[in-house]
Amino acid sequence: MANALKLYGSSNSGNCLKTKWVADYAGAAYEWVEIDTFSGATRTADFLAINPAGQVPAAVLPDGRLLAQSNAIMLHLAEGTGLVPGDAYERAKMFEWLFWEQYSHEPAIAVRIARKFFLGQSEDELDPALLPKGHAALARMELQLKQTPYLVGDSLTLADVALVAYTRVAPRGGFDLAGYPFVKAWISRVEKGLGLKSPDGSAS
Ligand SMILES: N[C@@H](CCC(=O)N[C@@H](CS)C(=O)NCC(=O)O)C(=O)O
Repeated sequence: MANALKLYGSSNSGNCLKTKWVADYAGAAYEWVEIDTFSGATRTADFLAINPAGQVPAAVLPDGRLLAQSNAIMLHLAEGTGLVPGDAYERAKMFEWLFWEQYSHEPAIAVRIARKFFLGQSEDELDPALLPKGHAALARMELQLKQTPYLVGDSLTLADVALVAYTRVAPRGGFDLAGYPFVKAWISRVEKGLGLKSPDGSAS
């Protein structure tokens, strides 16, 4: 595909899938370039020439400019989709969740998923702080979702896209979602809104 948007990502990574889901939602034309993060493919000279940070997701825009960081890529792709609230307060609330996701949710839940599910590590090999940190994040979401159907009020926003990515597969990291009924109902709602199938073992 000449001069198409290129999305470099791993189908095993929620951070990468976020960008794919928003591109699909927006109806964007793009080429998905699969990168195996567990084999060192993000650290090759060729990949570092694309993204010097050595991480996926990475987007190369049709004019050649690079954009990294899942939430920044989502924001770019979501222009005009309605996934970013027009109201200034609601937009800031969406950002509140996006920043929180990267600091308080992903570092616990995604890390346990990667270590347990993909690398097969045992509980003994994992940082014991990750389990309570992940549960605290799920409890924080449950509290909000008892009050509103989406994380920011009544509409699907990028906050939901970012947070559903690892929450829907949290059981792979040893997080039982049974204690979070509002989170479970929200996962179904967001999957429906994005047109996603339930995870089948290939995505995290
Ligand atoms: N904060 C970044 C995190 C990106 C990240 O951790 N990417 C992982 C995959 S989920 C990666 O590229 N790992 C391979 C590596 O660090 O070499 C984002 O949201 O995009």
